[in-house]
Amino acid sequence: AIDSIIPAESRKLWDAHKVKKFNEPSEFQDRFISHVEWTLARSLYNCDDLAAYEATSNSVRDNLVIDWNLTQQRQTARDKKRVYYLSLEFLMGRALDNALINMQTDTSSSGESREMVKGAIGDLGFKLEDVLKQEPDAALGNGGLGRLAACFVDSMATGDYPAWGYGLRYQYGIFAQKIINGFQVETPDYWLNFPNPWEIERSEIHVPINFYGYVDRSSNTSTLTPAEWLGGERVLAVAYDMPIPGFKTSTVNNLRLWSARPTTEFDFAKFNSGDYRNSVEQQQRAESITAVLYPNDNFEQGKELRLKQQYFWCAASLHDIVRRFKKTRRPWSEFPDQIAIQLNDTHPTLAIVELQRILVDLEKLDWHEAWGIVTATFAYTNHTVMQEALEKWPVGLFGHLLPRHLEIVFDINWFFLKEVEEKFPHDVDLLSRVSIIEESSPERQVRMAYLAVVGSHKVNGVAELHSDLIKTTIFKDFVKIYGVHKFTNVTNGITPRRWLKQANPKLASLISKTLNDPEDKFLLDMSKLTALRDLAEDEDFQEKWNDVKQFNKLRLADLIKELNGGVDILERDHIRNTLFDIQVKRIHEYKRQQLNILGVIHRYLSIKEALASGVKFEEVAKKFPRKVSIFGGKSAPGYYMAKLIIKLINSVAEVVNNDEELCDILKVVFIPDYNVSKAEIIIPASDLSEHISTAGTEASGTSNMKFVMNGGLIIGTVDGANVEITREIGEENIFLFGNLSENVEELRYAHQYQPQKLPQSLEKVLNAVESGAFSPDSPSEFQPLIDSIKHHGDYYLVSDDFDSYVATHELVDELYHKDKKSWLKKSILSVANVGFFSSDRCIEEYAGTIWNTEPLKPE
Ligand code: B1H
Ligand code: IMP
Repeated sequence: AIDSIIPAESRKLWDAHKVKKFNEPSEFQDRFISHVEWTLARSLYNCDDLAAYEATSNSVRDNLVIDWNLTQQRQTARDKKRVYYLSLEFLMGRALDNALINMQTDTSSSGESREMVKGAIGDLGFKLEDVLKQEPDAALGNGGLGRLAACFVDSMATGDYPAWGYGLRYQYGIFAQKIINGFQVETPDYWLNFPNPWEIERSEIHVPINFYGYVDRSSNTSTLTPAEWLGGERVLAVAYDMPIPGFKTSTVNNLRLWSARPTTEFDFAKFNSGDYRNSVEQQQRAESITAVLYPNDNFEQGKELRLKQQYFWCAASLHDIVRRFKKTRRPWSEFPDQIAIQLNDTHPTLAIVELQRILVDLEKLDWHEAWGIVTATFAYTNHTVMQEALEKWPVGLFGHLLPRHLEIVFDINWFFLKEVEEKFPHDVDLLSRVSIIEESSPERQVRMAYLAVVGSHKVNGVAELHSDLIKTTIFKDFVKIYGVHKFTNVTNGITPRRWLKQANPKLASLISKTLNDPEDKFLLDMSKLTALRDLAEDEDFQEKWNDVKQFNKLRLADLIKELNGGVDILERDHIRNTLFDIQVKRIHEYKRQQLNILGVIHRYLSIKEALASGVKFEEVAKKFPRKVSIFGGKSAPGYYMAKLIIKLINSVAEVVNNDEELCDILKVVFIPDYNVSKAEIIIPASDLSEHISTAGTEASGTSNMKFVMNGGLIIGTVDGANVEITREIGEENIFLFGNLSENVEELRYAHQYQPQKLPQSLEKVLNAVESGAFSPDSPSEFQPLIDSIKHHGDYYLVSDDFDSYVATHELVDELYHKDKKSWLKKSILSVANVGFFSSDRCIEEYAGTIWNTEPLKPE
């Protein structure tokens, strides 16, 4: 039962003054104007779009907070099992449009409030589209992993799961990317310039977090018995809450992000010794812990501050979770019945160690009882098999920052290895292979992925192929030890609210009309889309479908023009028959943007060659119909090769776009500063998108799903979720090419022992690049890229896949330009069969097979 601190008499008054949601345009306008006057202290005379954004957001937030409070009270009162999703990244993007789509009033359901607000602020003199653009992206993530977490919190709220996200409130999200002279330049993303209406500061929720110091074991020497961790540095973790509204439900869940702050404790020793300034400075350093997101995708740097971030976040979150559990006065044995904690990659693995420490050192539970609780609580999602992305921490660094935790890791390892030794006696090799401590020179390392596996009851990969791969590569020995059932698959998904309804309102509305589903119920049950199958060849419908695509391509052309300083790169008149070929994602050698741009160069050279040999332009244009290759994505600031790929793309664009002989049949565009809000414009505009990673390297990919959900076709390798996309939409509706993952090892091996044999087509392309065709002032500018393919073993197999890539693009051209009807049919069938990739399905799978939780529906 919910106790109240307010006496019964007064509670009547509270009820009488209960806050109410706005339900009608005039009530919204009341609220809006109140916020302009009282929250912003402005008025009619200086209310610009930014102020209108703040006032609208505050008004919508007021509505959400009412449901947020009811949801939290319900979850507390009903006391069902809760899920905590721990992720170091939440790539949320903008919140207002999403909130308008998901929000419910007392009189309207989700999907309707947006129109109401649009009209209401229209009457006040504002255009909703312009107001929405004022919001900075919450870019607290790198790429797929962070955006997945954002889709998951949306689906957990929509499915009415009692579930919270826990993360960090970085003051600087992922850097903003500028392109200067073709090079990526990073600038800080200070996104909290203006008050952020989407966060609620909870100054009263502050958790002290310790670092460094030493372990006091004056009474005994065994590490297994409780010990006291003393001394060291102390900072405060302050909670900031973001409301996460579900769609077509009044459930509003919480995303809690921690921010570091100095403690108010004062160091009198320092003060008295006259070192006041130094003492203040030291305190201020506390804030640096949550100052900035590490900008690496699929790469681990091993910096002390990063480990500090991880512990700060895990300790604060666990403290909060344990405090909430203790309020229920249940025995510790019930902890795993009440709580499931999902680890988004190994970044939160310290949470396993921290819970063991809390139970043993603070709550004085027996080691084994505690460990049983810990392993029953945690589950771990792996997102990559690439060695350079697997987290390892030097033992020295770890023990210096967290002396007691290192002891606990050693004890966990000791019991684990004992168990292995009992199962597989005398297999010394096995013991050293699976040890959580890697005995490497110059220093031993803590292997976080192994710790995560040992400390969890389930481990999952993010697409079928990937989940199979982890069982035969990085976790092979653990399958032998624990059995295959500890390892499972949950194929990733995306939220159709943001990635269909919000990003592509025209397509969503065509679908809702066609399905006779005015309330957009298909956004909850995507299997309803299968009804579109019957219309795949309907000419009327195809035409409407094509009009939507055309609208979205023009919308993207506008964005490109705006980003290009108002100068058009794409001719409006030709857009309808220009194939939009798009690759947007983090720039990484394994994702192979280099394959794409080399393919573009191949096309360019072929066109030039044909023209030079006297073939008429009309003939050439038939063979190489209009196409624009669009790129976007950020490179990690320290990733030399990725930055060189960006430069190559821009250099090729410079040459190709200014070659008048081509008469615009080929264009190359690099869209700077790719982020979530740009993705919402870019993705719906694609005819074709590229998901061309070296087989076996892309764990899942999620933008592939977004493109398909928006009616784009895919050219891709047999990798990650492309495999299941093929299964769902049919292999006749996707352009697959390249070597399979089972052959990759063999091919790499062969490269090491035979001098690289390049296909002629690629040879020509590389020669052109080497001759300075795209860098006349410094012909050797791209040599490192060429060398990586020609002389350094071509680790990503560009040469092995090149010809099949080029040939597949020829099939694409042919279909797009000669058989538009088949193209549209494929596009419609893709959307009709995309339902499996809704993140609602993922959450159901996690809930059923890993968390053992059920929804808690509002009454
Ligand atoms: C993915 C990462 C990642 N896998 C380390 N691993 C990071 C690793 O900051 N770090 O240290 C950051 C990110 N990200 C991606 O996860 C996969 O590459 C995608 O294939 C997958 O779709 C996505 C979501 O599962
Ligand atoms: P926590 O679970 O203690 O962190 O509480 C989270 C939020 O849930 C609080 O800020 C309250 O809004 C709500 N809540 C939790 N317990 C109660 C309760 O007993 N009554 C009313 N609201 C509660």
